[in-house]
Amino acid sequence: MGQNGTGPNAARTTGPRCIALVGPFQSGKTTLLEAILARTGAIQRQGTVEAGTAVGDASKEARHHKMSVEVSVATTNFMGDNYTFLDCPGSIEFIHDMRSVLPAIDAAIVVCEADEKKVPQLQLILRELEELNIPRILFLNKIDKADRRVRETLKLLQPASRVPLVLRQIPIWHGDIISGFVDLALERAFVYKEHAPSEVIELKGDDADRKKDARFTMLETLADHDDQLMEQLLEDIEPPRDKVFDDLAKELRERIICPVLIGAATRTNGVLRLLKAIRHEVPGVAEAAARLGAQPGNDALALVLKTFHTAHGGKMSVARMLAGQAGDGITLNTPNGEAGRIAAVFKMMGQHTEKRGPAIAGETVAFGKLDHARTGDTLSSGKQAPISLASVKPYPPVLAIAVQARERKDDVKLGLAFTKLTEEDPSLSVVHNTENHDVVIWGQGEMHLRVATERLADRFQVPVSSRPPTVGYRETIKKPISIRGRHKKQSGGHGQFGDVVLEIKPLPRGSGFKFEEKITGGVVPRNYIPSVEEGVIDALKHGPLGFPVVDLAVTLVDGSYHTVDSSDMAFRTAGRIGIVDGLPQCQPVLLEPIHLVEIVCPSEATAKINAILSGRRGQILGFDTREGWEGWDTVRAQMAEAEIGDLIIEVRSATAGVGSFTFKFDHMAELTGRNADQIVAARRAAE
Ligand SMILES: Nc1nc2c(ncn2[C@@H]2O[C@H](COP(=O)(O)OP(=O)(O)O)[C@@H](O)[C@H]2O)c(=O)[nH]1
Ligand SMILES: [Mg+2]
Repeated sequence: MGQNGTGPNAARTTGPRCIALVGPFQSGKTTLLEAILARTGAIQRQGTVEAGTAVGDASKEARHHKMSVEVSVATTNFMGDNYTFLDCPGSIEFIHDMRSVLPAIDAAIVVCEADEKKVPQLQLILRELEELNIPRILFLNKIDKADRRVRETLKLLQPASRVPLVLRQIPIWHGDIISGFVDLALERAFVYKEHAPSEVIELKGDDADRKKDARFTMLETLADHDDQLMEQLLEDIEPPRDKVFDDLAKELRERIICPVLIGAATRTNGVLRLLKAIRHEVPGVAEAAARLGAQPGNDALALVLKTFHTAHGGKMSVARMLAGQAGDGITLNTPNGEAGRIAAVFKMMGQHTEKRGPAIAGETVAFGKLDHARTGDTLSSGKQAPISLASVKPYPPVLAIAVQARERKDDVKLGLAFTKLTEEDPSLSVVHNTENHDVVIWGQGEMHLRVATERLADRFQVPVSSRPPTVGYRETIKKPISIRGRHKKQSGGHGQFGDVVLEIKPLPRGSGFKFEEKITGGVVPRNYIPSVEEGVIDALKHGPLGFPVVDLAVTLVDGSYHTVDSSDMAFRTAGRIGIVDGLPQCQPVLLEPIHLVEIVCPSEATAKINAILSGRRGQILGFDTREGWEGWDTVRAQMAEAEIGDLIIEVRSATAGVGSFTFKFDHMAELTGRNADQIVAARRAAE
């Protein structure tokens, strides 16, 4: 037994830590959390993702899809210190949940595997950490399946990181499998035991030589930022072990290296060493607070990492305490006012919450019933509202669905559910289209929206049906005409009479609608002219093809009236009749919205993306390297809104899940031929 005896690092930080487990989809983050919880005694038995027994994937949605769809939080204790681990989803569709927790953490464990296809995903995640200056350790997982040298794997992964990946452990091979590892800082060899601490062994022969070389490589990288160490290496002086540990810790904290540890989460291999590295080398809450620019005083200061609603406990705000202490009954303020009083403090273990005492600086807990607190809020118990320490803006959405409550009676409930849904996940947004009354949910991808509708049904008890949202088609005219609109009714006493002559003519694209009048001699009395315009506008809402009519001018040039029977109403009707009768003779034509789309993707996928865009009537405007992103391109194109609808699904599948795009309305373009006929026919059928 015994993996103790890490260098007696005098500078070791004590106190509660908050660590995020991040990394590409399926790399083993949830499994690693499970291993950590088992290893630290927080759970009796290590569950699995497959069996749906993992703490991190305990929610109904996660079990259903066998993947993490939100951050799950678990607090444990290791060698007397409190640690909260945040198991983050790896998929780009759920990345906002990860991004929301990053500002407050002490360090991230980046879990990855030796898989070339996942390098862009790794790069995407590392980029987030790099931007926020978060210390990070790479955990090369699934070492039990390794079929190549770790050094080769590192070469593969290195382009994803802006700082050097520094191998701290090398595997010991036993034939084709890895049976243990050498810790290069500790200078000790271990043989893996399944679900038990590794055993120390003596290093011999070949392995001892490999260790020497690998250690030298590690020290060389460390020496790049340590002149004294460089001198020692040049003079062939063996640096003291403590110095090596100190350098590793210092360069991790300063984010100038990313140390790499190896292991296999499913077997709990390498997990204890990882925990010890965290214990000795990861900075504490004081550094996180300083990084955020917080000036801790005596007041409680916390950052909200996540918000969720429980069936019984109501709203819960997961928060990291950056300073002070917060217990039941304490009032916390957000930067814009009162958040509310803490009803209770909870310790979290996945889906399970347990009431506990006040939270102290460094701890990550859930606060009950902070009604006004939102994810990302800075909370303070001070008299003055705190300054906001972090703000994480969701990525622009890429996919939308129109939804409707399955049952009419749920309409009001649906509105409330939307509020909770978007509060829990701000990367979802709900838009009410006032023109066609669609209620549209915008999100980050297909799975993201699927999970959103599942949550509406399961968590908020409003089953919904969904369909693609309505495309913003318009129509216009190509030919000018002049037409009479006449409304005459003689029924009993008072009749109705309105008579107008309208000139209808096309305007250039983007002009909208213009109404003019050239009435002379009072043939249409002044006071009726606004009613004519109203009637015209009313008729333009629904043109002969079924869509709102734009880019035309209507001029009232002539008409007649009746002293008794004419009225506002009669002239409005006459105006409408003129348009309804006139437009079909003006060569109506369909207009579709064209957007400027900017797609970002790893360069290997650029050719595929171009093909996808061309296949969707896209007009490629050009492509370029993506600024600040080695190995990525940006492709710009003009595309019809109808083709952008589900574009993201193809883009993601062509880019191993990492490609994305933004779009912005550019102009309306005429659409003719079969495509147009189909759209008009579909519209008629729907009416
Ligand atoms: N062979 C092997 N498989 C692993 C290891 N860790 C995780 N897995 C498997 O990889 C898959 C994805 O694991 P999961 O923890 O859900 O990954 P996450 O998406 O990063 O949370 C599951 O089938 C795990 O059983 C490991 O160390 N070795
Ligand atoms: Mg997971």
